Amino acid sequence: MKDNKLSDNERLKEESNLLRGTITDDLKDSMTGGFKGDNFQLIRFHGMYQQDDRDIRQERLSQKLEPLHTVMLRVRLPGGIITPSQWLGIDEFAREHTLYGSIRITNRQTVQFHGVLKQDIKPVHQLLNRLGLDSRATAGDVNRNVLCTANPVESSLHLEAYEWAKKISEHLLPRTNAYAEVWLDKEKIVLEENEPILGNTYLPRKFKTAVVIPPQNDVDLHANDLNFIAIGENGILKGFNVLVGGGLAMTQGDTSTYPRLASEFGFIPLEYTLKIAEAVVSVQRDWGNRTNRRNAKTKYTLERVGVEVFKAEVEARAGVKFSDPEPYRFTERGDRIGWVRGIDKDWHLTLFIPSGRLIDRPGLPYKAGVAEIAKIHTGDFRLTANQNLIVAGVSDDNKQRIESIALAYGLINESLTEQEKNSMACVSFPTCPLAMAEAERILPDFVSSLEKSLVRHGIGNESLVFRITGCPNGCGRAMLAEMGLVGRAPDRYSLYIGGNKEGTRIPRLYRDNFETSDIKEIIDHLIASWSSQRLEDEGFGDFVIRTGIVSPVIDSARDFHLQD
Ligand code: SRM
Ligand code: SF4
Repeated sequence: MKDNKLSDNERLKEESNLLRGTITDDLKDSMTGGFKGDNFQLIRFHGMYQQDDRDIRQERLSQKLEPLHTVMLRVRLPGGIITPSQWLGIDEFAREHTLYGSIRITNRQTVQFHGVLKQDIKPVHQLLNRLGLDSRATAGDVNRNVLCTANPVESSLHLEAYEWAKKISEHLLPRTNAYAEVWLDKEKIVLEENEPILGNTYLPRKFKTAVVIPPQNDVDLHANDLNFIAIGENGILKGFNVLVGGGLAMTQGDTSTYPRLASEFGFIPLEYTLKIAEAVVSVQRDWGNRTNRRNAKTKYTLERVGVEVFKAEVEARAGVKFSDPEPYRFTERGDRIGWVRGIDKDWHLTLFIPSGRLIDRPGLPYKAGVAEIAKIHTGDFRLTANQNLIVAGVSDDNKQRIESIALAYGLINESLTEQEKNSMACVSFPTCPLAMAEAERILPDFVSSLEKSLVRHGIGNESLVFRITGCPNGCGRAMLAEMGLVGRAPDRYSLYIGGNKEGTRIPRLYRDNFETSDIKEIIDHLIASWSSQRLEDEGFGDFVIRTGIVSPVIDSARDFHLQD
């Protein structure tokens, strides 16, 4: 008989008093730097994860010391937009009050502080509040930070699309007053509270939403549960194509888990956007698996009930029928590094930030540089889903000054290569508790080795979408790369190949669990074949599929785990 017992996370949500738990008591307990019992999980709904530095874990253990507990805190920034004065506030906090002194731009267009000690947690929430920011719903079983294509102030659709990303984020936020009470010392509301959209036990699992403006797929829509593809007419947004059920994670050794592309539901006029968002969330809330968290995401619900059944229920709840999808095409995912002039005649400077890590290293004071720009910038900043930063809305008058600062602080780097621009890694060691192998810290080494292979085989002018993720959870989105590495153990990776440049195909396992040095050799052979046998302008991912080096993943539920 199947075990229908609810997962323990369901119990803790149920008993949490709408996310309050006993976090306030835990904060007063100075005997430990960590959070106890259910609070360890509950703080996630408030945008924080308990961590410790894995580089020094053993050393502390051998000294019989508790791990150095800190939290990582993730800010809510729909569409990744932040003002210069907000930036200066978070910059100062990172410098003065975190163990690492860094700000990490994430691939979901927001920032993380790593290494916040217990006594600084409440102050950071109060600071965010003063800045007009918060960290609500950036983690936990809720709708996370809503993405929006960052690049084009070149497109008239961008402003409207961004406004929708913000509205969707607000509409799907938890309604509980817990955040204000626990962190901002607001009075407890005595009125009957409930969660009309998310439900009082919240969603079965994390939920991700993106708004994307073709031809850019910079947000990597297929990583998301719910996607709105902006469809314009004469430069005005008229509605969205809706895609549901994307996601990239898998669990090692469990073939019931797999990355999956989102399914096309169809087009809806603009006025139904929030109704559709709410309906998709509520169907997943009611139908998602609450007994097994590994199979709890929307992608598995769709596979279990069938795409058409899920879609019909969304239509019934939203009171609107999807029409046929409107035509659209994606051509790129990367950020256009450097200056572009927008249709508004303002200038926009996209800065390449290696793995989104803003920190001041000797000779590379990136974090200080962005703060210097913030002091004179009159537009805003936009964080991209490729972990970069756009200085947006620069007037002719300010352009030269901003460029001078960016050059002085190494933020404009003339020797930046196409391969560096097309590569990404997740955080991984030392802060991520789930990391199996290095990612962010080893990316430069892998990229340099890949570049040497490209040059060795006579195609030094080429590049491919290359990504590393430190474990099968897939945060580095290797499962949408032309070539992706998934960490298996220290110094060991699995190699996946065959995604495409646009991010609409999942790569297939090519070599499982090899040492770094072997992986580099295997990559070199693949690059040699690509160089000698490719068709004109054929990308690496398309090449390995056409020549049968791997077969394409067509329906991941059925064929992702099949061996070639
Ligand atoms: Fe992620 C968990 C970092 C994007 C799938 N992710 C984690 C945690 C919080 C580890 C943990 O649970 O304790 C990592 C914290 C590391 C650290 O020290 O900072 C972490 N994920 C990240 C970030 C920072 C990676 C980055 O380098 O940018 C990204 C933060 C995004 C944000 O601002 O919200 C991040 N994570 C992703 C993505 C990519 C995306 O969403 O576009 C994915 C794959 C897409 C998807 O969800 O399918 C992703 N993260 C996961 C999973 C697997 C979820 C699942 O379906 O099973 C976990 C583990 C979990 O949830 O149990 C996870
Ligand atoms: Fe951590 Fe794994 Fe996510 Fe990388 S992929 S940040 S190692 S959970």
